[in-house]
Amino acid sequence: MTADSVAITDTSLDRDEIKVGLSRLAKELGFAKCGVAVAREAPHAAAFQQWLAEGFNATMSWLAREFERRCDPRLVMSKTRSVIVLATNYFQGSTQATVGWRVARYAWGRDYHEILKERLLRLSNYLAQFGGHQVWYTDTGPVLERDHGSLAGVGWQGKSTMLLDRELGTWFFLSVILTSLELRPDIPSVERCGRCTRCIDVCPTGAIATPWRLDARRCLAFLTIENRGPIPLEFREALGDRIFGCDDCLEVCPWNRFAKLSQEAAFAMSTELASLTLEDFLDLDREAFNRLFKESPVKRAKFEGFLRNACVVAGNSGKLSLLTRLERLASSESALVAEHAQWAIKRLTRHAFSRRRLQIAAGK
Ligand code: B12
Ligand code: SF4
Ligand code: SF4
Repeated sequence: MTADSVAITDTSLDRDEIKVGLSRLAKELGFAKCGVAVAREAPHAAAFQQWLAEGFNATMSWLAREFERRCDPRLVMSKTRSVIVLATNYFQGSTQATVGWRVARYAWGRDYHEILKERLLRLSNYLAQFGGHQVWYTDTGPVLERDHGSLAGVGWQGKSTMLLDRELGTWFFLSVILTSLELRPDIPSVERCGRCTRCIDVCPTGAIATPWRLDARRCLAFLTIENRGPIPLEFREALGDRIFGCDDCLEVCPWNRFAKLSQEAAFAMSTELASLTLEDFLDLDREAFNRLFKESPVKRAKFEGFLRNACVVAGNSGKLSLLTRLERLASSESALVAEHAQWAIKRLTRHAFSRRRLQIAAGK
């Protein structure tokens, strides 16, 4: 009997039976984990408030706007009694087959928002059979997903602030369903970072100010994805070849040695994208960008943001052959792109000049 058929044939199941059906359906739909927490204020609401007060949210003012709602799911939907948290594995293996640029793993393939919303609707319909009222989100709703994820036993929050699981490591998305049904809660996760500080030590910009506190103003994920302005000069070299997002504090996490490959082909990088070069990215026009990233999380950076990032990567590449393209972009009608292209030209030529000086000094 499938969970779908449980829902259709019997509307008088008790809360434990409903939960068994829910977990089974979640598994069928491809979710790697499904946990339940009692709806309550997020345990780290005060830490979140302090984080905002210190300006760690950078220009993401929307995080502060919905402060109360974000901390308490009962203010998002007054009938909320349980918070269901789901994990989706997106791990596609450890090597990225691209040359000269990197995109964070979560954005290799198709946009998870699009893929998961259909599945969340299926789960919500299942709960509706028992009189449940639901709202659901993946990333976009006013919910502190990781705090509730940890309460629901889906994982513990690591010092990098990522939610971690013993079997999935760091490579999973979160989704939440707020429901009016009182389902039996799971046991909250236990923190297992111990004395490890690898994520803090590896961060190229020192963005993890103290354990569990990330300063988005310094984080390359923020600077290359959410940021609509310039990338501060002090972080441009540290950006290296990351054209969208950053995975450094995830990559080093020792719990990833247990990570299993995702069964979801949609999260793999397309051969078309993998075959592209930095030259190709610098040549993109708005139309080509929209076509290439129509179904990808990369579209979040928008065309100017993506070109801005590509210019910084080009400046860090040491490739003088990119100068012609950068010179064209230096007179772009976008002031943002033009300034980053000018920076890249300066960096490339300075780099070439000092390399030549070293060669002359060495008598070559
Ligand atoms: C804003 C945002 C960002 C911002 C800010 C990130 C941040 N750490 O706050 C930026 C743009 C930098 C970002 C980056 C990334 N993000 Co993001 N992001 C979000 C979003 C929309 C909100 C996060 C938020 O509320 N931040 C505010 C801070 C204060 O909350 P918090 O990180 O949960 O922090 C809590 C802890 O600090 C805790 N706390 C404080 N003290 C202590 C002490 C202890 C002992 C403990 C246990 C906890 C604790 O209290 C805080 C409040 O709950 C969520 C989706 C959502 N709605 O939750 C996705 C989300 C967190 N992001 C996600 C991903 C995948 C990423 C990236 C990996 C993408 C990438 N590769 O480039 C990086 C990872 C960077 C990192 N180390 O976090 C996933 C994470 C999944 C997971 N397994 O954890 C989420 C959940 C989206 C999703 N639905 O899957 N992100
Ligand atoms: S995503 Fe990158 S820049 Fe941001 S905290 Fe992690 S390692 Fe640092
Ligand atoms: S790298 Fe270490 S400290 Fe950081 S999240 Fe992973 S286990 Fe925790």
